[in-house]
Amino acid sequence: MTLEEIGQTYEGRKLYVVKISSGGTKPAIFIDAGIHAREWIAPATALYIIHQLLEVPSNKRLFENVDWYILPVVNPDGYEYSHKTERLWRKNREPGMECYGTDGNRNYGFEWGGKGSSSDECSEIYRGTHAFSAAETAAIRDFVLGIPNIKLYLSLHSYAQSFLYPWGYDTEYPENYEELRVVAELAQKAIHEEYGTYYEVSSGAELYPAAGGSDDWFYGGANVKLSYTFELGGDFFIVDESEIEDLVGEAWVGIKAFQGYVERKFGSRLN
Ligand code: 0X9
Ligand code: ZN
Repeated sequence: MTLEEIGQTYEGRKLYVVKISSGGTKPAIFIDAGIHAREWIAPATALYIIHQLLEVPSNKRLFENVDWYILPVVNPDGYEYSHKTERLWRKNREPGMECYGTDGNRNYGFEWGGKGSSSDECSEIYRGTHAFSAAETAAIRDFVLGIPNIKLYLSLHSYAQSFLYPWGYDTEYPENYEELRVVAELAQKAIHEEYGTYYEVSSGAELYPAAGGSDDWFYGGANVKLSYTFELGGDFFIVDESEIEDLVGEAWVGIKAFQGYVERKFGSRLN
């Protein structure tokens, strides 16, 4: 396990990626969480994934052939603000002329500025002044473009209980959309079998069109052909303590299914 500092937030907090690898360069899985401040179950899930990989010996095999990059909190400025001041804060904390915050998930540079994003800085879905204007998304872009071996991207959110694949900007489908569906259905099925909960599989835009999302940019801008927004469960952004274990547990079951697919498809080959 190594920690890599990939940049800083608007308020100067460091952004850390946890890399878990058995050495060499293998097909990689990149997971991030917490781009939306109030979705606290997402960073919790990222920590649970790290815990499972590092502390449960039987899970060692999960990083024999695959490298993992995990960024547990994309938006720590907003996360902190949602703890101290406003529980339901969503955006980052970069001030504008009138209001605070850019929605990182409208700030990525693929079809930036399109449907479901706003030019009003007071909006919850404010897209920023230009693509990658936010320090946090720019740091991720620069880091990701330096790792050519990412095969799967998962962005953890809550609470739609679904796997969303590209495109998110509009109701069109990318070239490998059948593969995108089939792989998400593996995770869906694994969770359903073990927990009985049903995660929907659809394109992002079928939930609602929203341009400038990370999933679309990883697919279209970084050429990661397996790219998903993983909307975790829960009835709301605020999750009762008693539900946390099941929510992170079912996410982990889904993530193991994704890992299995990456391993079967690529072995330890990079393409
Ligand atoms: O709207 C979002 O950013 C995501 N839902 S959330 O409730 N967590 O805010 C969904 C994003 C799906 N992907 C794209 N539309 N690109
Ligand atoms: Zn979200």
